[in-house]
Amino acid sequence: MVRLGGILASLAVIASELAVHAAPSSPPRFSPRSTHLYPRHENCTAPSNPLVTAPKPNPWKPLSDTEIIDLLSWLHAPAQGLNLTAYENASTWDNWVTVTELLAPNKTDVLPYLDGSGPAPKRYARVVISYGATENPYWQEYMVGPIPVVQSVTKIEPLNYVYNKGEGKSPNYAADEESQRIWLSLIAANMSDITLDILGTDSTDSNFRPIDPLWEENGRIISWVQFWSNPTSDYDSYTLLPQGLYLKLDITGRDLQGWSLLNILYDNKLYKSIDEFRAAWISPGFKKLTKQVDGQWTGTGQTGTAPPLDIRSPPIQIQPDGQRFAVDKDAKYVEWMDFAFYIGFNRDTGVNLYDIKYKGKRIIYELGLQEAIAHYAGNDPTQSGTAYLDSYYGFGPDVFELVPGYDCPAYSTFLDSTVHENGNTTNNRNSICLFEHDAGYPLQRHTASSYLSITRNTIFTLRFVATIGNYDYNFDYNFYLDGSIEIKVRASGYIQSAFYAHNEDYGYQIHDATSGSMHDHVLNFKADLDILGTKNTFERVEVVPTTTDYVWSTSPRNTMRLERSSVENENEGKINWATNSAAMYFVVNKDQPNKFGSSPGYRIMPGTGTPIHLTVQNSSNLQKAAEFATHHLYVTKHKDTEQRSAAAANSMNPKDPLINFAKYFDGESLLQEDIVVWFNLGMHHVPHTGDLPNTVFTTAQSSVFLSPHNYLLSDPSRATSQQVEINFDTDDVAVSTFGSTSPSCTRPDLVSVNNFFPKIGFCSLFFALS
Ligand SMILES: [Cu+2]
Repeated sequence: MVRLGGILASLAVIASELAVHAAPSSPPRFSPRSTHLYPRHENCTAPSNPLVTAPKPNPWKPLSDTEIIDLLSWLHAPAQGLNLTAYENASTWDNWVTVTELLAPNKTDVLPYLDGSGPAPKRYARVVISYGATENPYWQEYMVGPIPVVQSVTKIEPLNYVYNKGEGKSPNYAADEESQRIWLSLIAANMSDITLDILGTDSTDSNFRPIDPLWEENGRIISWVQFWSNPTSDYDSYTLLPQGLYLKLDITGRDLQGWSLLNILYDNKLYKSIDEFRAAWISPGFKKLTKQVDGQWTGTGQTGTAPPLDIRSPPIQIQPDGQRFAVDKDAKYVEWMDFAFYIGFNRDTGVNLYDIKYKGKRIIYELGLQEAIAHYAGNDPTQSGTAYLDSYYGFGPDVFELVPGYDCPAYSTFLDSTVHENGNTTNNRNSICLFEHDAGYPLQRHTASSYLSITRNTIFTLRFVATIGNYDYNFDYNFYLDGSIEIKVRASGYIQSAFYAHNEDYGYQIHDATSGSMHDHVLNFKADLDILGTKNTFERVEVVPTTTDYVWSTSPRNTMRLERSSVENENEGKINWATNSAAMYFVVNKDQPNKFGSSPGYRIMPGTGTPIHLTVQNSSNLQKAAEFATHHLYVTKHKDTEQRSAAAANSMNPKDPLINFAKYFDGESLLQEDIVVWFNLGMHHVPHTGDLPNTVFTTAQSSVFLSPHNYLLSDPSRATSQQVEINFDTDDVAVSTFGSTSPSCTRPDLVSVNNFFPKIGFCSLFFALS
């Protein structure tokens, strides 16, 4: 009774404190541009944002607009002899510059700079040139530098050293896509009488989606295309409208006279020509399949009756004391609590984090996305032939602006991102958000007979969202007060569906003629951990059942024990998460044992969901282009020549890709070496009716944790003052909040919202809903 009364009394004390800071019952009217929304009192002003200057200029800082302009001018100069045409003036038979961006510096050049008095690494640009003035169009990658351009000093040379194919050169089968589209429309026009009957559309009202990657058959370049209906509304629903007609095309070479229609597939029957298909169509007994028709079912706007009380504003988080982290926006450097890191950004994969330090010591040199696969399957050639490698399309240009209050808390700090490609500068404002948020559950708690101890669980998140065609990938890097880092991916947006006919083994029918098409999402990440130096070991600790005699036991006992081992070399470096989670994996430093003899390290483990590897083995589509997807995680020895697990151009030549990850595993020792971990996130996605109209993030997510393990001598989160201890053993209840202060303001600072959408009236909507 004393105990319960004590707790209630304690809560009353806390409640009375909070009451002082409660929001006013009727908020004052405010101007949308007011800097003091919902003030608690006249002088409610949150502390200003803390300032920080990066300890050293960011060696991964993207090239500036000026550097890009000077670089393009230099590349186009006759002296370079590249025979370039400005992209806006170029035909498919010209050469032009596609990508210009920073070439990530070599680790061996960066470490002496970051850790000592070494010079800043020279900046080089990665330049990709599309060579169209040839019968065999190709892309060639170059390194150009040093940057900024200095005449007679800056040089250009092929960028080969990071590609284990031996050269940064790849065929470009996309060079004549526009000609192929026009040619395809002519084919479709020749069968409009048929398609109007069986699909309800003709060549002008359909779109044609090809397989990806293209196939090579007996030296010929083969594509299958499927008819898809165009949406009848403004909603982006084209991937929900497949029709059951497929064309097999030979698109070898650049002369359309050499292209040919090879087959037509309808209702699982193969025809050799339009004439043969037409003959079947007009013959008695021809079976016409159900057409998929667009409608309200594909729109994402509010429909149906809202649930009870749903119209009321839901809870929102606030940042009552202002920002508790510091950002050097120019250097793209961030400090939160005991963490610090630099941000890099590139065309292929978007955001990368570098030089992540915890308590002043580097734990990760590089952390970032490498590639994202969406591998489909189905009874038809489109689904069977689709295995997207999304870095080909590029995450960087598709990291779009985030909406405060919906994508990220309204009080978030936002950063811009920029990509230079094909003569365009894509500057996506406010496309990366940084914010703290409450986890919604405590980080720690304990109730004892005389006291209660609880710690707030505050997470710091870096978030960006890349919309690659129909899919929206949400990437979170979550930092925790216990020293953990969580890497999380969620998927939403429109599924790529399949036509329903004959597809029962590959998905559920989810609409009149649409099947949810089974597919695997596998997203590969690089985590170059450096624990107390670069020399580390990958350790495995298994929990195993055993039967053991003890000196004190009268008979053998059935129990369990630990089995410790190390991944000795790269031949053992392909690893799966253990069944029943019976193995734990760590990157440790064996040269610096703690006082108990254990090696300090970071554990890598699955978090949300169950990260997967690719189901398909020896994929007919991907061949050697995605060797990073055969297992859950990998360990290799770091090399400057092995920077990524995949290249953007891999999908153009999957049997001989620029980067074949499998070649990284050549038996080198991994014992106390500079090791790199590569891990996969993702999910088996078998869409059901709940994926209409959009997949929701709820279950389409997975994460991995990197977590300190024997790294410190106790839990570092004890250092936070954001905890409470309530002692109720005596009549005098004592509440300690360890010096943490009361909030300065208790309502959200929404001032920045108006600046995000100044032209489209969005802010009025936002304020109405807030
Ligand atoms: Cu999916």
